[in-house]
Amino acid sequence: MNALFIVLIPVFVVVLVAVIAFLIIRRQRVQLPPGTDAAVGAPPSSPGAGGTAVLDLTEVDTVEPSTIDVPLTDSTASDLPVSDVPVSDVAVIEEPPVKPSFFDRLGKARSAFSGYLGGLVGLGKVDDEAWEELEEALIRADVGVQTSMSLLADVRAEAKAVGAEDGSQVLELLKARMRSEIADKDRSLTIDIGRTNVWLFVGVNGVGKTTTIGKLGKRLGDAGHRPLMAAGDTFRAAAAEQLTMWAERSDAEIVRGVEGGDPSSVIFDGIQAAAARDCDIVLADTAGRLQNKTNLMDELRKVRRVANKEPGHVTEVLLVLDATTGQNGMSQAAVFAEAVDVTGVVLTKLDGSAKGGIVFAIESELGIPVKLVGLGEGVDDLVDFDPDEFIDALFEPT
Ligand SMILES: Nc1nc2c(ncn2[C@@H]2O[C@H](COP(=O)(O)OP(=O)(O)OP(=O)(O)O)[C@@H](O)[C@H]2O)c(=O)[nH]1
Ligand SMILES: [Mg+2]
Repeated sequence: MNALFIVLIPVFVVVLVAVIAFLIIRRQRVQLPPGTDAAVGAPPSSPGAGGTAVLDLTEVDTVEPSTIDVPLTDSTASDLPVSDVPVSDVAVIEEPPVKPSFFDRLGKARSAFSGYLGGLVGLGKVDDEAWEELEEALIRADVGVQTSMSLLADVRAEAKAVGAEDGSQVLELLKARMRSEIADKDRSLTIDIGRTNVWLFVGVNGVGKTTTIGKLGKRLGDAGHRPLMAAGDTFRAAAAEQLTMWAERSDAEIVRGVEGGDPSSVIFDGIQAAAARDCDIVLADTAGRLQNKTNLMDELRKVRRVANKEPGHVTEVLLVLDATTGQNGMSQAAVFAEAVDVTGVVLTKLDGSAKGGIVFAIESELGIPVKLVGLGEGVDDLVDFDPDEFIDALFEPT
């Protein structure tokens, strides 16, 4: 019995080892990915031989670059077969510039104006006190004392005549009266065909003269004119640099002088160059100056005289006024108008002003038309002054 055990135990151990070894080998074979068992260690079979699909790594390398060409972000283009994507559709399409509107840009003036006048809307009867408050509101909006009083005298008479008593009716009459105050003015900008036109830009420091010239350079160029900018602000070198930047941006010609040079001669050189280069309009920049500096105002008179010498022909003298300075602009306008015979006003920074009323004061008290309005710092932010749009925006509550 013992001898039988002695024989069987080694046999049992051998069988057990064999079974374990078999199981381990089997387990390893099951874990291998399908199809690789035959290929492990063997060279790849040639395509078609035996019909086994073999992933050729060299093929992956050649496929990858063509997939990179597909723009992942452009879902419309990637949905189309490559040959169907027209080249012009893939190119960047330039958005046309959006013309800024009074409605959008007069946010500050609108909220101030409707703040002043808002109380009137709910009034059942506009009494003496309410009329006084209305006058104060107009003066605060920079309409000017004289103009406010004369506007309200008319509105009051009209209200009496038509029996308008409540606040909303009076507000409508005021709106109509203010509209008629600035209607029918000649706001055109003159360009005499076949002449070397000169537009002179004057005003106190920092009002936006150079920026306005820059914006106009683009507008005139787009309209088919050939503007030339003359850097008549020789006071600081930076002024000519600033104008040069605008000229480059709008592809306009520019003539500059030396720092501290005579502005009249720089502008005269500009006019000569314009005539020689077939440019029809010279946009002449001048240094900002305070209206009470007599010598600087005399210099400006000389600039205007020289600019009008043949072939130069001054067709516009544009006084640039900053709308945020309010009534101070009125005294500037009076002195500049007397010195250089201003033909129109460019009212800048109306986008940042809470007081749009200055327009009425300028036109009514000085008789100078507002021709252009600055509604921002961008190249397209200069628009023709449209009185109807302006009034509608001003009276539209925010
Ligand atoms: N928000 C706003 N800013 C403006 C407008 N027009 C001009 N500016 C800004 O006003 C600043 C002064 O503009 P300039 O064109 O240099 O003024 P300027 O009258 O030539 O100044 P000087 O040459 O120093 O007398 C600049 O920062 C302009 O970007 C406008 O319509 N709206
Ligand atoms: Mg300037």
